[in-house]
Amino acid sequence: MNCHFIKLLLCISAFLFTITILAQPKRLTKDFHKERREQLRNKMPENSAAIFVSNPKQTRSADTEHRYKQNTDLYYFSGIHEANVILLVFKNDVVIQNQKAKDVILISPKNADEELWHGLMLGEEGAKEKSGATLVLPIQEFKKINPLLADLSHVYASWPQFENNEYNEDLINILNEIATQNKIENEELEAWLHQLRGIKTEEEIGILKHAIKISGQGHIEAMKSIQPGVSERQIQGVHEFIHRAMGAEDSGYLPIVGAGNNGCILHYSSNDKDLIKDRLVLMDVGAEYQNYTGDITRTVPTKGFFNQEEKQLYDLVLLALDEGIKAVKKGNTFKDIDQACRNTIHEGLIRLGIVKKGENHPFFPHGVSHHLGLDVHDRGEYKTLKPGMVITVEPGIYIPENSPTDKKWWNIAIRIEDNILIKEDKIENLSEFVPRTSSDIEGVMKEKGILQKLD
Ligand SMILES: [Mn+2]
Repeated sequence: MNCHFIKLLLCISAFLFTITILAQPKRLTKDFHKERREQLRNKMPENSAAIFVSNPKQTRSADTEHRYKQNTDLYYFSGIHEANVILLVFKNDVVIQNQKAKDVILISPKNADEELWHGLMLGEEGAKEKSGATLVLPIQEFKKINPLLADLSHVYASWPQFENNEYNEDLINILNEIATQNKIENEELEAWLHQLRGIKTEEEIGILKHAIKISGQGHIEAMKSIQPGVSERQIQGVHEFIHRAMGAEDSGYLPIVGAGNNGCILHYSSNDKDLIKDRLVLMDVGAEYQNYTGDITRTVPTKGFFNQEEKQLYDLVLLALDEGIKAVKKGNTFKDIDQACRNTIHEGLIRLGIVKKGENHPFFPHGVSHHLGLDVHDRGEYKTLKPGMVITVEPGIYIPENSPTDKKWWNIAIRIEDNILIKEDKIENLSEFVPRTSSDIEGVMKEKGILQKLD
């Protein structure tokens, strides 16, 4: 063990000590999932059932897989994070094997060989424990359910359509059987799911706050580590290290770390360029914690300070963000947020002489707000803002090279994104602790980052 290595260990353990003091939120319990199913049942008409099917495992390369991501509807109503699972929510009691039930789960039975290679399976008992459903059957016993479905007036279903993936054959046969024997309805179910999942419960808000806290901490450490010569990939690594070190299981979506012109590519994710001459770095990165994800964007100067043009545009985007956030309140609409951001940016671009009055421009090409939760673009209604919603506000300005404006503005891409919880009479900006003014960003960038500590 050399001196360098000890130094590194000390540095990492000191760091871990500071982050482990963050209190962990409560996990979702079976009562949560049970209650969510009751809420769905309340919306369903008599004599109906809603069916949810797990996502398949997805091949990454040869016989290795991507990290498993559950169908978020199935997870929401069951807490089960395993492939080859079907959940049936019945409006009225059904009787199967002399047992009365309202919810039935079909799951692969435990299998020693499968567990040896891929880890523990829930099995029937585990699934009961997770979901609070009283009736759990091996997936092969689907034939007991099928006649029940045939008698219903409505069968609602929403299942993933992934081809060439590792669905097991039993499951495919069952889905085919359901689809041929019943008239599957989808539209109303989709609407109910948006209504339910768009309003977060206290438990969900606790977990989301934690996911956002971790995401924000990733941004702060990344800001400290950014300097000319580091690469986009290294910055991504800093975010991901913080995510995992703080207990997140993954990123909620492919991290975007785009330097200079790369920031203009809205879903840039190759993150393979060195930061040398680029002036700004746009980071849109969020941690996934207990299946809920944060979604924060910050844009910072490579050298640690903004030049005049960058600062002018940065301040404009921040103003648009603040105007957008002011429009976030119970009773307003998503359109109000969009308008507030768009008007501010439009007026600002005219003021700076980047566009002429009355001229259309391509510099703000995307929407400003989406629901945040189990999916980064979560289910939810896009009409009136209601208490319990957690949404993003994320205006941006992107001026790629060769744009029809003065050259001094080229290669500037700025987006700032915060995560907002709507309450009865106020809002809470859950990502406000991540430096967002140009001077706060310049301040935190003076600190030594974890990348430099590794030197
Ligand atoms: Mn977003």
